[in-house]
Amino acid sequence: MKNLRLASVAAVLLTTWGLSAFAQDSANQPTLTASEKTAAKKIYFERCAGCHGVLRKGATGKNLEPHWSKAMPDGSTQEGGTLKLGQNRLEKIIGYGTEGGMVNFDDILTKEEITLMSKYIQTTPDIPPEYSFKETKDSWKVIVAVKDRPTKQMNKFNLKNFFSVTLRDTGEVALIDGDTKEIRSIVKTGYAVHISRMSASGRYIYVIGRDGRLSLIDLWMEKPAVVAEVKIGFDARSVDTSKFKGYEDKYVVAGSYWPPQYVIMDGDTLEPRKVVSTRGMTVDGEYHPEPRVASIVSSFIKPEWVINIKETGQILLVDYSDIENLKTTTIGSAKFLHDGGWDASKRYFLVAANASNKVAAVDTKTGKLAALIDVAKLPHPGRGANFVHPQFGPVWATGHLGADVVTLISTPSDDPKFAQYKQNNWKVVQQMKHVPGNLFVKTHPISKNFWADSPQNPEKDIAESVTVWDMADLSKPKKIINVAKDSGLPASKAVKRAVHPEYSADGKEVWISLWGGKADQSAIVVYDDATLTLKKVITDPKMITPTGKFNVYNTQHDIY
Ligand code: DHE
Repeated sequence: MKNLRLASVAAVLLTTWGLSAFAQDSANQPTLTASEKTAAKKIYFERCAGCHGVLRKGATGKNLEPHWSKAMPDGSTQEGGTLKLGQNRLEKIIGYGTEGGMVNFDDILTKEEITLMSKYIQTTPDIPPEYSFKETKDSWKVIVAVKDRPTKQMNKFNLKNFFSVTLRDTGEVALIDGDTKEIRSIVKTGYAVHISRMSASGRYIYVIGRDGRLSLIDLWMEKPAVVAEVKIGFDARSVDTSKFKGYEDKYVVAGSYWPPQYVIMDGDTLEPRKVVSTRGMTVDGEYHPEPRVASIVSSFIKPEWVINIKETGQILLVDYSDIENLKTTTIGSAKFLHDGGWDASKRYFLVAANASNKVAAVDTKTGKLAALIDVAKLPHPGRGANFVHPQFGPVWATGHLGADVVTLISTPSDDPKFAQYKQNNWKVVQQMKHVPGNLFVKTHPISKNFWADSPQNPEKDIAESVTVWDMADLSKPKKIINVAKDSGLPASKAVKRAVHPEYSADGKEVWISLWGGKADQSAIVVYDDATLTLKKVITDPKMITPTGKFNVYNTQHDIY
């Protein structure tokens, strides 16, 4: 009798709170054994969370909750969810991908894993644990104390032209001498290591892994090596340093996806100094429990970092001149902020709000939003590319994951010789015809060429090639280069995605990674920028899944 009464009270509460659908969803969810759940959680974290979020609320990728409902501007409610899509449809989407930009996983996951993941995403996501400041501090390790480090450069390398190369699936970074093309060291870093950034002096490299491990490499040592480490969260993508005059090498800031927060540390030891949560309201005025830290960049004109919060669409200008009394300017832009870079003057930061199909430009001098520009589907600039267009003056370029164009946006300049282009500022002045699946574009101040990759394109030949335009005539591509063929590596079933063009310090060479299978020896292919001819193939049994490459000088000075 008592149980019956409790059950009816619960039913009334569920209905009153609109939770009856939730109760129904829970009943319809597939059941997984404990070991299946552990395996699925691991795959989800490694392969899916980056785009869909650990709470599965969606960002670059779609919402993957079993059931969701959304209030529409016309007052109606839209409903959806993985339960509605069902097992068969989910298996097809995961296996074959979608036109919307989801890649196919049939060459990454087994058939059984695809079945498992389709079940798993129909169950309610678990909320992962938080990660406190104490835990961050406990994880901190100084491997070589500052007093035991060299006081001058102890090697004879031309460090300016060193490249820090992500070896994604081995959790390592290869330090390659750009002059001799020799691998000088391979250092252990975090899991599925993501990006490298430089200290203002050019001495230290900071490497962030997807597991939140931040590694500090000292280039002055006879053999450059990791001198300190700290874990800033469970899942991370971004890092930058204090580059304003007077703060060189003083601080570093790293952004975490989970928990959603950023951590400020001392630049030479990585000692954690402050953690700041990014949870809060989206630009639409709704609370978001997982606003992940996307790109971070250091201003050269103020002691500030631009910290872009993905899910909320808030751009933070964090003043690091007094970290005990941190002042932050919050600028609303558009949801799903991701990657971006400076304009040529380094006053404006342009960041892609990728799933909103917009680019936001922040004026770091006035601390205000300068423009919100509509662009084609899923902009993905990397850092973008700046050059002077023959008809439209200074432009910043972004490629697109989801559209077959490269977009050129006119950017302001104080130089009187560009005054005639002012009326174009913040407008899309040209869309150059490319292919979908582009991730990175690149040029260099002394170059006449513009490079774009297409590693996420479903066609093998296209994914293995890059496209080059002559900036004097952007009406059509000048050359399509099949990098995989040029590498001379044996043909394989696994696609060798040609990814991330990066210039040498003198702007005369372009380095392209071949992102192959996770057990395959791969390569970096170096081209002469003036003649577009092959210069060198850098390969080694340890060269596994090279992706991002960060030239010391270009990264130190944000040249792109
Ligand atoms: Fe990246 C930059 C996030 C997948 C290679 N990537 C960035 C930045 C973010 C980001 C937020 C900007 C950092 C900054 O400037 O401070 N990347 C994510 C993801 O969330 C995503 C989509 C999915 C995931 O699970 O991680 C993702 N990224 C990838 C890849 O699969 C790439 C192609 C290969 C790899 O190594 O993992 C990749 N991302 C890069 C590179 C940069 C980057 C090379 C830096 C570009 C630069 O020139 O500075």
